[in-house]
Amino acid sequence: MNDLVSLTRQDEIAVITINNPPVNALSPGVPEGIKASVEAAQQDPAVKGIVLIGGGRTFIAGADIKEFGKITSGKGGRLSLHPVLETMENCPKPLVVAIHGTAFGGGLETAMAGHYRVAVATAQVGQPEVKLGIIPGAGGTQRLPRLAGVATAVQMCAYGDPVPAPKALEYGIVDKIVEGDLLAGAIAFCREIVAKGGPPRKTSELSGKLSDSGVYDFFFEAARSEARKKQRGIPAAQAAIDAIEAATRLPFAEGIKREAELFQQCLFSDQSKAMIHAFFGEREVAKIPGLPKEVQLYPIRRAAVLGAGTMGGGIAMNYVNAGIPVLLKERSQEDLDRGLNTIRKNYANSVKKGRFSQPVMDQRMALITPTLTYDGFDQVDIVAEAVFEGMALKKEVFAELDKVVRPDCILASNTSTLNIDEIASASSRPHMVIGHHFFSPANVMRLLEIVRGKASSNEVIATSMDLARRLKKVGVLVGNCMGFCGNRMFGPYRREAQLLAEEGAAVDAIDAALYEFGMAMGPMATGDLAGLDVGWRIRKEYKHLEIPGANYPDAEDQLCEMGRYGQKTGAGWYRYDENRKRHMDPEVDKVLEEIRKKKGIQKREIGKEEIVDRLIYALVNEGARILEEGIALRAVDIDIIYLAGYGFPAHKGGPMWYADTVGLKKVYDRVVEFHQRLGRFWEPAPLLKKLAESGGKFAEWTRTKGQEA
Ligand code: T1G
Ligand code: NAD
Repeated sequence: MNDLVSLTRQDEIAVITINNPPVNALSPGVPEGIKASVEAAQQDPAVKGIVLIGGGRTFIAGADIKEFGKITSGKGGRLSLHPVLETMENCPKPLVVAIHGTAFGGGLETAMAGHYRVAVATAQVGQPEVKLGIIPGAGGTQRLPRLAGVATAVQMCAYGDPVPAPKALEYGIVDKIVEGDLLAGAIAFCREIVAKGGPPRKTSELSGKLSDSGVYDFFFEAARSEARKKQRGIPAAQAAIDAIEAATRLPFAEGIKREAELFQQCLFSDQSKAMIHAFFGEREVAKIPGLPKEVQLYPIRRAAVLGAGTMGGGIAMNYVNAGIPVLLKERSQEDLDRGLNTIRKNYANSVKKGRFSQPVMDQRMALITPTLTYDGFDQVDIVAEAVFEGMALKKEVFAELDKVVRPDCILASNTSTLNIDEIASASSRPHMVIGHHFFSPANVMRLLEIVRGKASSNEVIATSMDLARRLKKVGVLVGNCMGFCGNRMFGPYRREAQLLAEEGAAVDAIDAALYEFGMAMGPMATGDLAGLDVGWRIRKEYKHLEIPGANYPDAEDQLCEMGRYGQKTGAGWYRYDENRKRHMDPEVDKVLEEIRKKKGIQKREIGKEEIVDRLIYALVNEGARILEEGIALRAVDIDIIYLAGYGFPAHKGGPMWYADTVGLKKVYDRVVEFHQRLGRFWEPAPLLKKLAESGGKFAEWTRTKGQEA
């Protein structure tokens, strides 16, 4: 029919195949090709039934998301799926859709316009549009409740998680799971339908799962309030519920109109633009400019982890979750047992929650070999080091590793802040040394900050990026400096939080302001979770680098002096009860009052806006420096680091995207105001100033020749 869609015949069954790699997105030409194929098959008297199938690794993964940007920026772009869906549904010959890989978004909507759906057991279906800040726009909110019922449709559209094919069969979305060859199975199924005869089954005419509208009132109210909690800041979740409610109240054609209105509202929203930025951003950060495509990867078949503490344990779990056996070394049996117990507890928790079975847990535990020696280290392909944060100790263990591992073994440090080049200087193979900076809890947080040392080879960098993908992490490559990218920006963010507390803002008010902004957790509670002592050790290590006369906060150092490290000691900024629930603690107010007296600070009322601006713009200002210095390759790399590692809200797109959305002139003016009022920490970054004055955007800024890192 066209380059993207082909029409063939297997005797009386027409086969329409989509070929638009890599994911058969409904790019321009695909819907048209399908429509023309159905019409041709319809007119061909020899054809009794039709099968629609995806070529390559998957069925349709959705509308072409690249078109959305064109639509919202008025640069053309189109999303016209209803004509093909109507042609499919109104086709008088049975049309069976065969699903493998993923039928997502417009892909599932296309499948539901078919009369029947068959799938292989490993297939997934879903309406993930809400993860892009939009709702299904091709009838998904109207056909899905007719196939799977209202509750399932709300769950799938308001949350966007994929549904495995066997579950989709239970829900009535899929009619049969095909064993063996999908196309053969689909054709056989189509032949059965043809043999049965009778009018094709139009999904839009199904009503069995749609009861009288009245019964839903309480249900939709409950669904909305739950989505308000779980999908904070994402209006698309509410819009999806509104559209499905329309399906229970309006005739199909009216429901489609209502869905289209809601879809348009979402598509032109800042939330959707930010979330689409995040979608493509996660794919862009995997591409390293200048890294030769043909660079050789080191095989990673066996690993070792040094230190089984807060991080080491989680890192070991990442490797065995990917099927890579691990040697887990500690300095004492007691430390080893404690680390293993934590791992066992985490896995038992996942089994209890039904994430995987006991046998899977046993398999993973069996891949961990606890040890107190370096025996076997000459067999591993990579060592992930996670011992205490201190340069002397890091260099000591890297010197030890240098003697026991193979020359082609990668040495990856999980240091939060220390200089990778200096750590590498303790070994005779600095080209094999790199930073693999996981985030706490390491088996949960998706980010892996990959820190290139000046000697790290392209092979080690490329292997690290590939390993991130295998460990189901988002790998982002950054340069080597204190705190690298994420923590270097987080320093000013948490500095401002402490200073605001010293100036009079209540601890829980600071957290509430950032939580309302969309952060997964406020800065004070985050500090307590990670351990206030981690930052304290680092500040002590770098005391000599402090800027004379700058107003550094004293609050957290005071709390640490008192042994208040946070959750791990039962008290930090908050006091924690036996259920780890946090409570405000007057002891902390006393500490802050003393600091105000010592610094001569007059306590004052501080509003939410100032709290948010000081913390978020502290991120942006430091991010601009990091970008200009080349520590981050692109602004999107910084955004993805904050989305995947620091709980920054996807519907704000990341700190740099958010600043672009606010407008850099406005951000710059606010930073200048803070500079005048709060001092040198707020000196505007040169790049922020430049772009604010030129009307530029971080997202469009690229480093010019000669500005390389
Ligand atoms: N449109 C355009 N490009 C897409 C795409 C899409 N829908 N899906 C993937 N790509 C690109 C991606 O950017 C990457 O490009 C390459 O394909 C491989 O993807 C009307 C409005 C299917 C699970 O949200 O979840 O339908 O980096 O690296 O890990 O109601 O891609 O190589 O240049 O992710 O194997 C709804 C989005 C759209 C699904 C495969 N659909 N895609 O994962 O490969 S809205 C989605 C995915 C919609 C309708 C509405 C995943 C995947 P590049 P990849 P993967
Ligand atoms: P931790 O104190 O929880 O664990 C460190 C472990 O290292 C301890 O169990 C200790 O017994 C062990 N150890 C010390 N010397 C050793 C040696 N010579 N051989 C083997 N084991 C040894 O610390 P952590 O929080 O897991 O931090 C570990 C590293 O990860 C540090 O570099 C830290 O900066 C970094 N990091 C921490 C976090 C976090 O949130 N905690 C996040 C990212 C990175």
